[in-house]
Amino acid sequence: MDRELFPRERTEVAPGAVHVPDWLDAARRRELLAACREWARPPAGLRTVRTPGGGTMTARQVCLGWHWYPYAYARTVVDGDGARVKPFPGWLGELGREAVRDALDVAGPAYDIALINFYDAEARMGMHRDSDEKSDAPVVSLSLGDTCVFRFGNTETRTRPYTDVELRDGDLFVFGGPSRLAYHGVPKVYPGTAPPELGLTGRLNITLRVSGL
Ligand SMILES: O=C(O)CCC(=O)C(=O)O
Repeated sequence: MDRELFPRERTEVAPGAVHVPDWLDAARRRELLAACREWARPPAGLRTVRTPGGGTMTARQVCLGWHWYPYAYARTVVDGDGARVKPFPGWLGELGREAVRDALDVAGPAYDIALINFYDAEARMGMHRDSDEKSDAPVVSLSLGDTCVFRFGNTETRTRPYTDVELRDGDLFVFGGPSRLAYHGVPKVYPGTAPPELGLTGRLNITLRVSGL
């Protein structure tokens, strides 16, 4: 980015966990945002996720391919309108494989799950592990809109040691190998930091996973 004093660089945050700034070009950001807007529509659209303890997640979510709910997968929105989950598009799988090749320099797997998380100014995501899949394939995470703090921790505890990474519009983060089951979360979103030309208020995260189901 020409406004940066120091260009942001590809960084290996932990073994197998790589941040690639500005990975999506402007056209892909616009396409992805338009697709997210379609996916968010009912049936099986954007929903508030309720946790078994009676709480709610502040980031709202829509799934493709397999529907994630705490803490399993289904083909229908079992904790919502009951509709069949929207299909996982081939082009999104190709984008995921490309992301893995670029970030980790290995062949990417066949992705079959997307979780799209929408964060408004107050939304957060607590430290958790992506452990409901029966596959150790790397997780691909794409960011659109507002900048956030992405906290990437260790595989043992929700607490330190962790690294805080700023994820901005267009950034890619991939975590696999020894980091596949690391705790991670989003403690903060910076409202109003999305590039105005994108036309998004808030932050979208598109997470791709392999179900192994
Ligand atoms: O929004 C993010 O960057 C993280 C999302 C996430 O951790 C998840 O969907 O499991």
